[in-house]
Amino acid sequence: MTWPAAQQFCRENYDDLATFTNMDDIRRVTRPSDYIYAWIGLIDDLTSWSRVMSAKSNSWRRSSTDSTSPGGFQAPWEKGEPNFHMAAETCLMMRNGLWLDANCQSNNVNFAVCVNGSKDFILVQSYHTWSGARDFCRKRYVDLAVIEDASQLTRVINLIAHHWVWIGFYRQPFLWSDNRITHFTNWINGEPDNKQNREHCTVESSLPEHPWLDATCESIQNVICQRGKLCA
Ligand SMILES: [Ca+2]
Ligand SMILES: [Ca+2]
Repeated sequence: MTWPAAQQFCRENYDDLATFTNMDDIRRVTRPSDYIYAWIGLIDDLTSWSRVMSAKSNSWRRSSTDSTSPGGFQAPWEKGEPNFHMAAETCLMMRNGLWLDANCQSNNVNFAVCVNGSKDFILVQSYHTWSGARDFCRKRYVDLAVIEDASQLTRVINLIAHHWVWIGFYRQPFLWSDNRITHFTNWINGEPDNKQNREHCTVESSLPEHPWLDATCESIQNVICQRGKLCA
């Protein structure tokens, strides 16, 4: 069945899709000998972060508070963005007045917009990663800028001209079926890779220690449900 069908099946017949918080959880599941992949509860749900600011724990967070801002302002997004390309893009940047997600370690984004205590925006040159730019803004001003309405967007667009800039939003990808962020992962080397920007659900494999892969949520897989809630 698909991932959404698996979630519904587990909720109707047990409690939810399987959640794992450590290797002991993974080792204690009794599995059939004849499967290759099976859905587990981990999902990077597009409806919580793709062109939306939601309360879900994998949606966009403000650098200044680490909190999500449900229904918050959004600039126009670049075509096809945000796309969590190669499962590596979890920071927001601006280019030509549009937002897009980019790899937080990217060295191609050489500028950032900081904000000071008077809510003025300041363009700074920073040959740094997103967190490097954030640290610089915190040291010299207050934080990376978050843009909260159309007039702030206009001010930032006028400020940055043609530069590529970091702004103060990031997110933590993936959450469990019950909306909790995962602090434990068991990915296969090279996974997750969000192949073709289409893989947002997670299977475990039948390899030793059952490492995980991201896969298209509509693909047909076996499923592992759980009975009872695990404590975070
Ligand atoms: Ca992107
Ligand atoms: Ca994959």
